[in-house]
Amino acid sequence: MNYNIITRHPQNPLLTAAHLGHLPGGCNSVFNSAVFRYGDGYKAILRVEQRSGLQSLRLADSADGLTFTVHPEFLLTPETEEQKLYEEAIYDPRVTLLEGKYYICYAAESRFGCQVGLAATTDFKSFERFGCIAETENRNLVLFPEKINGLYYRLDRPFQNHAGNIWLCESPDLIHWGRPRCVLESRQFHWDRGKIGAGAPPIRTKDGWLVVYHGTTPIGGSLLYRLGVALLDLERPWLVRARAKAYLMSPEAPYERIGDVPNVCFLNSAIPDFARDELRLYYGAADQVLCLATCRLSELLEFAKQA
Ligand code: BMA
Repeated sequence: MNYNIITRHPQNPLLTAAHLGHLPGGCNSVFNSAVFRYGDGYKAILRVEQRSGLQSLRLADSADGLTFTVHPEFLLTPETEEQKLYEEAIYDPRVTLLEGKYYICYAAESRFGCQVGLAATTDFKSFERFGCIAETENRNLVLFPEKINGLYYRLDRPFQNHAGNIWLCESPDLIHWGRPRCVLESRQFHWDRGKIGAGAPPIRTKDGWLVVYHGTTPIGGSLLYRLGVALLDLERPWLVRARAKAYLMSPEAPYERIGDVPNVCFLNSAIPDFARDELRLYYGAADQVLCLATCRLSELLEFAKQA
């Protein structure tokens, strides 16, 4: 069994504070960002922590998914009274292309705790905002890219009693959600024995919905953030078809080991290229910089099945 199926991109880190320092608010760090295909190229919604400590989202364009042109404007800043109340700090975006619209899910923090906000767009100029679609405490919400048997599905991570597992919910309209079912539990004694959370939106493959998630290992008084992989049933996504026992990726490179929060690999997007048998994994490293790793999709599917 080959445990080393991930290749870190030689241009890592792709984005650092130095690239964004000239923008309004300055930049302390740029990490945990959603990168996705748009036309012939890529777009990204970046998580930027400003010099003030405030979180912001910024849009970026890229032809190759490696070098980015960042727009100076803030994205989805709170405007209405309700947004100001519930979406004071927004971060960790995930983007799903669903029925021709780009849906952006993001952690929304307020004095009440952390919820998840939802917005949709086609042009990244005007946005339809749905407000928060999960109660506190919830994070790491990703939408499936298509309806399954007439319903929308999401994975999320409610957090209670110091535990956090990955749950599945369904909805007729993306606003009203119910029928919560726990699909992936943290595993005692394993690398993902702490809280876990979905990373990228699930990807349809021949073997099931591919879910790359982060799992934590409480160690030495802090948390080590690693990446793992599982497959959910295509028709009944509450059934786990496979889940790798070993982690897929663990902080190893200096930029993953050293930063504002050391020893963190935190994934927000995975972009498949089935023709080239390649998956791009975009992840934040050490809560400081944005990075890319790649692997062969076929190898990843086999890896997922290694019990
Ligand atoms: C989690 C989230 C992530 C962050 C991680 C490591 O709880 O807040 O945004 O990358 O912690 O600090």
